[in-house]
Amino acid sequence: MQRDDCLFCKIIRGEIPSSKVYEDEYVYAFDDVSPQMPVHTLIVPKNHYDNIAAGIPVEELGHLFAAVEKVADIKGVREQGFRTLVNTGAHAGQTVFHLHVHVLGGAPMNSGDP
Ligand code: DGP
Repeated sequence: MQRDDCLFCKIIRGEIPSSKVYEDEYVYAFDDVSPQMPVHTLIVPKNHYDNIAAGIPVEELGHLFAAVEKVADIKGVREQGFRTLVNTGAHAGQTVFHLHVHVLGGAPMNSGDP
């Protein structure tokens, strides 16, 4: 259930290079191309959903969020804390319409930070 014309589907398929952080049967995680924090990784479901309001089954949603802890561990931010962010639609400034969870950390954050 991927899309030919989707940027993140192409990254999952390896058609566009990415810096892989973690992968399992359900998700792929890679570093953001323009990091807003020292750690900025994106976790995406391997199946295509435009965003979190596009009917992802709860089981896949569970796998997506279960990967957050793994990524935080791999990136070394689990103990110090990190931020997870999911932009949905135009008002939130979503720019890539394949559901993704941002994992941000590596330095203290204020409420105005990403
Ligand atoms: P959002 O605003 O939540 O839709 O964030 C999309 C993120 O995707 C943004 O932080 C930049 C990142 N991004 C866009 N294009 C690419 C790309 O080709 N490779 C990687 N690694 N990240 C990308």
